[in-house]
Amino acid sequence: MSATKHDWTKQEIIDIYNKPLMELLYDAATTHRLHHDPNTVQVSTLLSIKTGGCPEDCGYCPQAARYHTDIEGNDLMSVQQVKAQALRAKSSGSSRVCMGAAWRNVKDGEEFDQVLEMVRTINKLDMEVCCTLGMITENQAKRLAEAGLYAYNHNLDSSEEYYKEVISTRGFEDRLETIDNVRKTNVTVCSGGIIGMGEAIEDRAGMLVALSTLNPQPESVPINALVAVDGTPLEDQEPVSIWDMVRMVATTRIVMPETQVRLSAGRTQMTREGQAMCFFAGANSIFAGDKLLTTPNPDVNEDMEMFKLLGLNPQKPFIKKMQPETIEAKDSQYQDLGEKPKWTRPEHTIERNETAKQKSKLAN
Ligand code: SAM
Ligand code: DTB
Ligand code: SF4
Repeated sequence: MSATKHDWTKQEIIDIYNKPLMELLYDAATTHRLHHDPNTVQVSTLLSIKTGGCPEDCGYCPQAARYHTDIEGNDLMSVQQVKAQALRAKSSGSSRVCMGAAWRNVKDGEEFDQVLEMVRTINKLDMEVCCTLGMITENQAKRLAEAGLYAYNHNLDSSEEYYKEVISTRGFEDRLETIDNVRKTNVTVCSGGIIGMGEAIEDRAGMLVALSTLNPQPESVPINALVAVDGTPLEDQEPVSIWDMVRMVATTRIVMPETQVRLSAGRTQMTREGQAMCFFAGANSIFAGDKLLTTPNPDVNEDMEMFKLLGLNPQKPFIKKMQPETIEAKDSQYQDLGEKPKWTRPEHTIERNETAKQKSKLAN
């Protein structure tokens, strides 16, 4: 097996993305078969453990408090509630639970302690545990690792250039720093992005440069199609075409051969034929459950019917990497440092974010 290439240039990636489709599909499917079983797809269940009320201004996100969207917010769930949902996910064929919180960054204290307990609880159910909690420090990453976290999701979301057109409350470098903090532990990195936000192909390629030149590359890369939610700055974006999704998945597969490429948000807008093409192009993971974090997702039974139709099998947990050990809170070698990290706040003006915020003020 050839060594993974870590010096992809933007032009090389654009050239792959723009290949005649049949060639692109053939190349991606060939790469996929060299590194993965093409009939196995990972099933991960998303769980929004803390919903809405987020202080950030991410232009795509229905959970940003400053926009007027129709979501129901919730405080942090209890460990028991999370355990019950994880058991349900396990019985419906999921091997991983991904817990999402509408936070800018993790703050040391009771709520983080509760999340650590959720991680311990799910790892003891022999499922892979993933969290996406915003920016984290090295000490926080180490505490998550000690609790038994398998993966941390922190998306770059777009190219560094286009990121500035979407978010003004934090910088791209904060995302890279968080990923770097995760890399100081045994926790695997899950990082990807969104297409359909009005970005150019150059931005999609730019994001793939940023991800593929990480060494090691992320163990999983979610590719989300924007779910345009009413009230967000990106509410009027046209749905991304399936051809763009297939090209993005195929290009991701070619430049990151070993990663699990996850077909993420936006599957409700895709036909089974479209999704089959994405699996052929190298996608080998999905988010399952009738809800993503706040928006709809295909029903689990529908997904299992699709798997049957396509001859796909759900991936078993811990086949890529050993199950981490869980250290109990009382035996922890790390402490709550009460850190107050200075994550950046560029605060430049993004017109469409401002407009959505003004509209929200009028609506409230
Ligand atoms: N607050 C944390 C953060 O931003 O890192 C974790 C949760 S956040 C909702 C996780 C990811 O969801 C974002 O990075 C983005 O890629 C994705 N996401 C959010 N809203 C989306 C939308 N409307 N369509 C597609 N993906 C979306
Ligand atoms: C990821 O890349 N996509 C997921 C997960 N990581 C956390 C989230 C998708 C959210 C879609 C919008 C919503 O449901 O709120
Ligand atoms: Fe908050 Fe994350 Fe949504 Fe941004 S993407 S508004 S940080 S929940």
